Amino acid sequence: MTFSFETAGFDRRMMAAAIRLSQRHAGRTGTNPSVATLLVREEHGEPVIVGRGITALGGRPHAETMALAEAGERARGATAYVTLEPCAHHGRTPPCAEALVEAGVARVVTAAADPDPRVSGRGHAILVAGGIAVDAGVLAAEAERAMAGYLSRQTRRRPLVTLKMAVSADGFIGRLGAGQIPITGPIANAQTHLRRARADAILVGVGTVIEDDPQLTCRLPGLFDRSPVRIVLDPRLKIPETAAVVRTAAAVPTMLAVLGEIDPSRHEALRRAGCTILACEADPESGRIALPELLEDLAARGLSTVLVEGGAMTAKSFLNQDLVDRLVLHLGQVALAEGVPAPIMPDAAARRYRLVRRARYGSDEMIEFERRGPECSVES
Ligand code: AOF
Ligand code: ZN
Repeated sequence: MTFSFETAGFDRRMMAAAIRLSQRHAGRTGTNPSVATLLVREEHGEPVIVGRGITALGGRPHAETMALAEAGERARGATAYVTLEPCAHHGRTPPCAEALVEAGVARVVTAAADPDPRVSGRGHAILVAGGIAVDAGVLAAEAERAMAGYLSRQTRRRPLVTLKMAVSADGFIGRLGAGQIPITGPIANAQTHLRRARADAILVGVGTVIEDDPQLTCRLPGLFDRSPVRIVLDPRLKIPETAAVVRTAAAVPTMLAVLGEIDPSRHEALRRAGCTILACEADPESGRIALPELLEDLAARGLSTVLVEGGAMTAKSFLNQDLVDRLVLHLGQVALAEGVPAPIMPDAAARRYRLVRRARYGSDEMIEFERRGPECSVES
């Protein structure tokens, strides 16, 4: 039994709402993607949302469990809109696909397919075997964008990499020896903190730590508990023990990516301060840290998204090795007259990447690009 409002347009609207809902827990569900479920049924001639669920903080319970709990008996005969194929494996609870069958849900509409080998097709198969009508792939591209980090870790064994840079009106990202120079205003800065909150890790080169001594935490009101892991590319372990990221390493995880033999006493002092030392492979040509291997290591540690925030050398390395999946440019009004040139400018970025979003942040402009891939119509 399905209800009369169900048209392709209605399905898309419900799925778009589910995808938006799923973003609330983005970056806070551990190694799990943040999934959302809406349970909708016809009551008194109207479509009514009888259950809503988002993957819980930390990753469990899953979205379907939460939505079914809210709906109770009203789940019977309802249509479930789920942003990811419901799971087929036993975790702390039985598979979500079985739970949907048990609850008497009539129809399930899903967006993204789940590449997790424990699920991959089995979730849909359980639903069909249980007599449920299944429509898969509704707004798949949009859902895939919303959980791109999870999908990247599952299918490419590396995190999704976003490179974010603030560029002055005359094309500089900072000035050597001048510390942190404000290039963008308070709205852009708040947006950066929101991006940090949604990322699993934030990565900079040691030059940025020495130059700017940033905290690299999320400092938005109400979001203080969301700071991502901090990763510093520091091949020769030059980071000062007085750096803010070292002094706060006990509270916010800090990883130092190093190369080769490291002075044992420094190693020990930094370890005691709470830093994790990641011994990296060297790139055979440049002798620098091999970034693809580092990214693999980070994915194996369960990190799905990495926000690269600088400086120029680090940004260039990621760009040159084609490791940037998303590029975010904050274009400020301030002119610096001299400084470190931006490793990529909007025109070059537009030729290389696909423009997905433009926004005004007060007097600043934000442009977001994505690696070129299949076309995607709706913005997340
Ligand atoms: C769902 N609904 O809300 C999410 C799903 O460690 P576990 O047992 O939680 O399993 C993790 C896997 O569960 C993950 O790789 C993905 O396949 C699925 N995530 N599935 O039905 C959800 N977050
Ligand atoms: Zn599940």
